[in-house]
Amino acid sequence: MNRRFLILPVFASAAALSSANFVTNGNFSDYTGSAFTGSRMLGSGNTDLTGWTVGQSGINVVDSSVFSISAPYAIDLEGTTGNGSISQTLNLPQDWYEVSFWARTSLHNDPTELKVSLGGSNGIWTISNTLQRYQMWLPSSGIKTLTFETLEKNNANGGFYIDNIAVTALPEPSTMAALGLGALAFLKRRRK
Ligand SMILES: [Ca+2]
Repeated sequence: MNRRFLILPVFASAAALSSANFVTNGNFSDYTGSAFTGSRMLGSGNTDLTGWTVGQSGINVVDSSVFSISAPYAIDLEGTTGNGSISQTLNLPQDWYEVSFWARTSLHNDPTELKVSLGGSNGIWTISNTLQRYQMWLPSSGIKTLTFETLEKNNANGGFYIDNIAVTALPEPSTMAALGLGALAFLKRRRK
């Protein structure tokens, strides 16, 4: 449980201060592949979800009959053939960002690990079967790759659904200090 770090009440306040999403097609609504009902596998290298490139063993795109926070589509990051990943390149003009997304496991009683990377920074969550919004803060700037990947092993039918991925800029540290949040110092300690 302690690996689901950096989930702090201050995030709601920080998110309200800056809402521009640097992620292209973070809600997976722009899907250019073949029509389907339920779910469809997208193999490694697939780009049917505009902005995203599929990696590892592939993912499944799913429709609202299976899961979505924002209709009509979401993804199962550990689809038909096991561990999968999605990534895209972001151009980030400043230093600190909030990465957020909605997720839950696709089968009950099967917690699954998710690794999120932004450039050289990353965090790992254990995704539960309770649908919730996950958030973390990561330092980054410049041209960086955002990657979501499952760490689950030997569990092709496990996995989890994800939707509404967002990367938003955080206020500058001086602004954060003025607001009395102090969370950046907390983050730096935890990353050692
Ligand atoms: Ca969606």
